[in-house]
Amino acid sequence: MNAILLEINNGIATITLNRPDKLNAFNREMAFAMQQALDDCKSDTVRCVMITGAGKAFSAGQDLAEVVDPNGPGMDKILSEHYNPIITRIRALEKPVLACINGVAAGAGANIGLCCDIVVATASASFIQAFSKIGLIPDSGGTYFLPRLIGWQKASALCMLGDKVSATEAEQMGMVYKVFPDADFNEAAFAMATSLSQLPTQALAFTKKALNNSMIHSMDQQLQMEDRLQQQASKTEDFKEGVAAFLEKRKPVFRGK
Ligand code: LHQ
Repeated sequence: MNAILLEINNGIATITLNRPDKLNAFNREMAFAMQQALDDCKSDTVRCVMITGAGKAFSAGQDLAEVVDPNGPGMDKILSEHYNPIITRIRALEKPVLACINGVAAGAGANIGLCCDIVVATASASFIQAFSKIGLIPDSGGTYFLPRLIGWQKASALCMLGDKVSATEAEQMGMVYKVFPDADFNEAAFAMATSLSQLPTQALAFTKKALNNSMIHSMDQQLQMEDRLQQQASKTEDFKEGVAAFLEKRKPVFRGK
C-alpha cells in the first residue's frame, strides 16, 4: 500500500496521507513519498494542492516505533531528511496548498498542516503539539508558524502543555481559517480547492512569496518586494483577463498564465 497517494484532476492535486491503521504517522518511506508528491505538484497541470488524511486521522506525526527501531533512520536524520524538506517544499511551492484537517493532527502531523497556505478542518478534528509529552520540542516549523498564527502566549502554552485543541478552538485562535461540519467537510473543502484552482495562479504564487518574506522583512523591504512582484503580476495573461472581464462585466476565466 502506498503511504502517500497523489491524484491530479482538473488542476487540483490531492495528496492523501495513507497509513490509516497508524493514524497516518510518518515513517521514512512516507516522508520521502510526500517529498516526491510535492515535487510532482510543481507541474503546470496543478493549480491547487489539497493535503488530507485517509481514515479518521489527519496524521499522528512521527511513527514512534521507527524512532526506537535500531535499524531506523536515527534522530540525526529525521528532521533534516524527513520533515524539514517537506515544510520547505510546501512553502516554496508556487501554488496554494490547502490543508484539509479531517481528524486528529498531532506532532509533526499538526505542523505540516499548519505550514500550509490555508487550513480548514472538520468539526471533530483536533490539534496537539504532542512533543512535550515525549520529551521533545515542537519541530517541523511549530516554533516558527504557531506564534505567528496565534500569538506568543497561546503558542508558548500549547507547545509546553501539549493541550489538545478542538477544531472550533483552533478556528477562534486563528490556527484554522474555517471549520465545516463533518457531514459537509469533503464537499466544502473541495469547493474551496476548486475556487483556488480557478484563480490567477501566478498572482497567488507571488502573494505566497510576499507573505513568506513578510515574516522576516522590514516594512520598507516588504514595500519594495510588493512593487517588484506586482510588476510581474501585471505582465501575466490573467491580469489582462481580469481587467478585461471587469470592464466587460463578465466572469473572468483565468488560465494560470
Ligand atoms: C501511532 C502513533 C505514532 C506510531 C498513533 N506512531 N503509532 C521528530 C523528531 C524525531 C523523533 C520524533 O518525532 C518527531 C516529530 C513528531 O511528530 S513527535 C510527536 C509524535 N506523535 C505523538 O507523540 C502522538 C502519538 N499519538 C497519540 O498521542 C495518539 O495516538 C493520538 C492523540 C494522535 C490519537 O489518539 P487515539 O485516537 O486515542 O488513537 P490511539 O492512540 O489509540 O492510536 C491508534 C493506533 O495508532 C494505535 O495503534 P494500535 O496498534 O494500538 O491500534 C497507536 O499506537 C497508533 N499510533 N500515533 N505517532
